[in-house]
Amino acid sequence: MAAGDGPAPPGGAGAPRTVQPGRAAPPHGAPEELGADDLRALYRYMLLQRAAEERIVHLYRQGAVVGACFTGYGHEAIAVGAAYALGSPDVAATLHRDLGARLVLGMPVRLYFANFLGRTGSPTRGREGNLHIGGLGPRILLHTDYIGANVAVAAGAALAFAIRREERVAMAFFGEGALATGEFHEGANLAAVQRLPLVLICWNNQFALSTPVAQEVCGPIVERMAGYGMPACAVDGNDVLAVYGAARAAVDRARRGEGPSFVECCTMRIRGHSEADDASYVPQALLDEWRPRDPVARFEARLRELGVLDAGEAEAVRAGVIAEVDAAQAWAEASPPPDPSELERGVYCEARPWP
Ligand SMILES: Cc1ncc(C[n+]2csc(CCOP(=O)(O)OP(=O)(O)O)c2C)c(N)n1
Ligand SMILES: [Mg+2]
Repeated sequence: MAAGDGPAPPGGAGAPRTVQPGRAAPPHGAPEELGADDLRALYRYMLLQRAAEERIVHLYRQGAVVGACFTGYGHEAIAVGAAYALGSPDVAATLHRDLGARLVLGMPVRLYFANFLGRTGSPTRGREGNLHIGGLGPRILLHTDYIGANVAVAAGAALAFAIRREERVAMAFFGEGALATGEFHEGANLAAVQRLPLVLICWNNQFALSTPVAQEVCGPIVERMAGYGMPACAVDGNDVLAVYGAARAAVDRARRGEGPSFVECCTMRIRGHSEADDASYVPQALLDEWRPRDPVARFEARLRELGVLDAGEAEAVRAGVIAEVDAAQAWAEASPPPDPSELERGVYCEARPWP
């Protein structure tokens, strides 16, 4: 299926649309600033997220993962497409579906494995079982797990950029569940009244744990953003080029000093909230409707159509990604688990550097 040719995503916002003050609808073809190398890079990052998460699910089922297991399965186009729109000085506040964004922003995939496997090679030195980590490099803000709060954190980063007159942009990723929180309101409102360089990337996957979107927010999501005084658009969140196009327009606008924007990326959570959740509360018809729109397979088909990737090249990318995942897993497994004597270290500020 060609990108953009799928049925309109139902999402909270209905069909993709743009709400005033109006951005052009995202292009269905490749945005002109993306060359063939960019398109192949987008594909590779999406595939790397998919392959790393599939491997972690496998390890989780074997009992090797020390904590809960969340994936961004089906959200790869959003994580990768939006992060790819950022420039080198920019930062992002990412969450539990956004491994692909972290990879785009420079996180080595071995740290992902080390953290899930509870090894000292991870930024938490094996003290945390999945993705609630910081220390992933200068462009990735600490994972702020309290839903909605990372919008306020990213707004704070954008405020700092504005005060220092730096041409930098902060991006916040969050699910539609965040729209029901006070922190989302505070962050979005502050960014709007101060015209801060903030980009809000909302993945609307139609459920917040077991709560369907209709019980989280009333009415089309993008229309409520007009009340904040910021432009908003809804795009097909399973189309990486549509996500990139909308995010890039929002990033450019923020960098020009024109303030924040909101992008609703309409998708569907195909798996459970975590791997411990069988999602039996999700209507089968919804899953049947969304499964064929897999963002990774769609983008591969699109690249084949564009003549950017042939069958052999696609196979080579897949093999390279699997090799990278193998190496990352092996690196993490060679890293020791934490020594119990370190239990009380790193809790308070310490004069002695640690590790
Ligand atoms: C304030 C708060 N309440 C509850 C949780 C537990 N929790 C983590 S993710 C999640 C669902 C969030 O839904 P949504 O924002 O739509 O993201 P999704 O998981 O659907 O991707 C919940 C309830 C939390 N982290 N923070
Ligand atoms: Mg959700």
